[in-house]
Amino acid sequence: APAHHPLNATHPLALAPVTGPASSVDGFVRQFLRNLNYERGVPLSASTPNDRYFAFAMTVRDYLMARWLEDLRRQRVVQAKGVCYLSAEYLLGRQLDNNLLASGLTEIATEAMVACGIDIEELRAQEVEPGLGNGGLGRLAACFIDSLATMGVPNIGYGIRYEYGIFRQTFVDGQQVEQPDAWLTLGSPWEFPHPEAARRISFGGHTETYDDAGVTRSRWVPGWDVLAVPYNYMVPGYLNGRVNTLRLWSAKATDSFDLRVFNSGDYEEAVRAQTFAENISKVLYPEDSTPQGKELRLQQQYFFVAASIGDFLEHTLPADFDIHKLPDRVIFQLNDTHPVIGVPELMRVLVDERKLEWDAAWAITQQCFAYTCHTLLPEALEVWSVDLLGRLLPRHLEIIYRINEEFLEAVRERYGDDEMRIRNMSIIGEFPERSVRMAYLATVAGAKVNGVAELHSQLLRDKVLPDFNDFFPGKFTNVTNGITPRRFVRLANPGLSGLITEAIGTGWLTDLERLRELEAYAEDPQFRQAFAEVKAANKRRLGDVLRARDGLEISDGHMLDVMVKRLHEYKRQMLKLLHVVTQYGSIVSGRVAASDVLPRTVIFGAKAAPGYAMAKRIIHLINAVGEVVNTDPRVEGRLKVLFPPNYNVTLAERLIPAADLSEQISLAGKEASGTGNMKFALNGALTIGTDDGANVEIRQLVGDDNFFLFGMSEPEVEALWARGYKPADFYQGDENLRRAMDLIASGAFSGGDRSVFEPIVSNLLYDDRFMVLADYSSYVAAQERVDAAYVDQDAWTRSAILNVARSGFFSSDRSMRDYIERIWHTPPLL
Ligand code: B1N
Repeated sequence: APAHHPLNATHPLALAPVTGPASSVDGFVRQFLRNLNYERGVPLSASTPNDRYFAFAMTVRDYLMARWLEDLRRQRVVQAKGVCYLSAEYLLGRQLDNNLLASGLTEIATEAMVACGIDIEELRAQEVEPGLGNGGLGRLAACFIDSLATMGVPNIGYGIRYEYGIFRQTFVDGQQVEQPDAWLTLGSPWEFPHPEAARRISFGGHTETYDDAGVTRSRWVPGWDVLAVPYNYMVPGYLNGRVNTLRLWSAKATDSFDLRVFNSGDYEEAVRAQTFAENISKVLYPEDSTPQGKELRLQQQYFFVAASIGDFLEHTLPADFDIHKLPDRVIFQLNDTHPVIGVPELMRVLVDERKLEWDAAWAITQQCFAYTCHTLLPEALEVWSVDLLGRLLPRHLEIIYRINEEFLEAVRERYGDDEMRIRNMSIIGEFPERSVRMAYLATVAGAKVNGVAELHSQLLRDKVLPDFNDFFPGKFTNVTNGITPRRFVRLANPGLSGLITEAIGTGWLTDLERLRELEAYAEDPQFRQAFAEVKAANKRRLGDVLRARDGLEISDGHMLDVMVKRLHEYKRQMLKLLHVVTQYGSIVSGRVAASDVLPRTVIFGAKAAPGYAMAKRIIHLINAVGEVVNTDPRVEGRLKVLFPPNYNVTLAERLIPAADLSEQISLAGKEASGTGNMKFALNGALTIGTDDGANVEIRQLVGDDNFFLFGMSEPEVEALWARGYKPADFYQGDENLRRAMDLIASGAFSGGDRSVFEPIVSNLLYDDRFMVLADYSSYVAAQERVDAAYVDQDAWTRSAILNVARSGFFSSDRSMRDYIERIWHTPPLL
């Protein structure tokens, strides 16, 4: 046993982890019943579906357990360099099927349930997905840890175990109403709490200097603290016997709060204090791209980052580890600026606690962090007011000031007293209030800084942080995002997966570029027919889900036109809606016969941040348009708008494989990457999209013939801004656009009330920050090309197959390889 585990087992069975249950149907049944009886404490005859789900999940766990223990042991022995992925969000989706797939147990487990007379679908339906993220950024983290486990790379994912994940969206009269996501009400069979490993995390107080054997040092005298309790989750690799760890922290009051009860006798006050502490991990901030600068959010950030760094240094590293060698053992990857407070935290630990010289500590820190930026929107670049940060983390603020001083000194040395440059590069901004620019801090501290698609990385380097690129040549790089093909192809689209495997054999699931071999099959009529049948079956499957879930119907023979992503003005759901209104308007005005319209069902899925009024109004308008269009007999059912509420990972897994057309229509230069775009292409949808984010790379790979490009390019957007953008000119200049806007303004979708959607109309006419009107005519023209192309079903299917065949690049395994080779230098542990 390692030094910090002084157990001296003498029983021969205790020397190695006890092996798991037998890999057979009987073995599974036995273990399942054991879990049901001995862990849940219920007999099969009296069990609820939830009991059976728990026992089933625990059985899958049992098979993975020996491998998990073995990986933990091996990582302790080998002490290889690993990745600590620091992310405030992990949008995991359901775990059951993923863990069955990874462990190769799907068939055995299915047969075992049949043998027990249990409906496995009923068990699947019990699982509440952990929605511990907002959208792409959180889902990316989940894909990355899946890929690392599958590649056998040592990794711990660190994050927050929010008690409430992303809200559950409901519609009341077409408007979004948020409900709390109490995902833990019935417990979770996938988590392993470790209260004994809780860490104390401090906040507030003040700093003081003291004399340490002749050296004047600073120290932090905190004002209050909370406990961070780790919950571990298995992250199994795909059929490789490896299991990594995801460690999420939950806040618990320390006994200093209890002590306060005792001393003051003020029971109510003490309970309030406890609630205050435990609030830290209570709820995920439901904001995608627009952080609000709330104190609790900074508390969350420091809470999980301090716990994670402390955990790694004290728990994962051996007790006698030489801290100077830290860069040989770990890279802390910062998933956006949310964990950047980890930079001054590591400095504090090294300087104040481990008593390293500042310069030595800084040299280590600069090698141990790397930073991924996920946005370009100026309002999304996180800043913390010095006032707030100084109150919550006074020592960290001092450290940030010193980092900044030394950095600006070096800038002066290089460029002289160029005050403009210095002000622009300072980690401390002065307007509108003195604040810490977290992206600058991350850039100064990080060994590497990367964007998430080629275009984004280029704009980040040349437009957002050009001074930093000049000062730190070679620091900036690109790693294009990716998605895990295990969840988003194999699990979500078993029909397509079967077809692919039949054609090109297995192996593509861990080497996605092999999908290239499908190109030849695009020319095979039989394969095209089989592919089209899979798509049709996926549509029926989606139909079943939408009927059961929301009472929605999708009509046979319709093209499925899907736009699913967070509701944000830059993503331009309004552009899609203007196209719908245009089509509707031309039918009801008689300009186009309904029978001449290509039958389409447009599906939206989108949550709006609860405080984002315009986004919520757009949701209301989508629902209002759907209500009118879907019930107007003149449409003859040829155009439908569906908006299932509460779009989440579970629904995405049904929607994406059924889609014909993927809407990726952000204003060029605004969508950092997008990852939904990749999921659609890999499931054989064709994209209508702008030259933005990873769309650029998708189009380059699949080819212009298999992609519907429209809209201004990023330089064209810049040029239009420079000329002066007047959206009303576009309104005046395009009859179709005028009609669509006027129809909305007329109250046609609000029972004649012109005021309801007036703010949307006037925003588009007089402001239109995201140039919806400027791109409208190009978008409608591209949709006409879509209509024309869809008529030739066989040619469409050929294009769809080519999309699949040429999108292997977008595997998150490839993203991980890029990070490993260019940033982390953490080879697989073989
Ligand atoms: O990250 C994804 C990208 O594919 C998307 O283009 C990008 O919009 C998304 C604050 C964010 N950027 N910033 C966020 C999320 C939560 C939050 O509180 C910002 N999400 C993205 C993956 O790279």
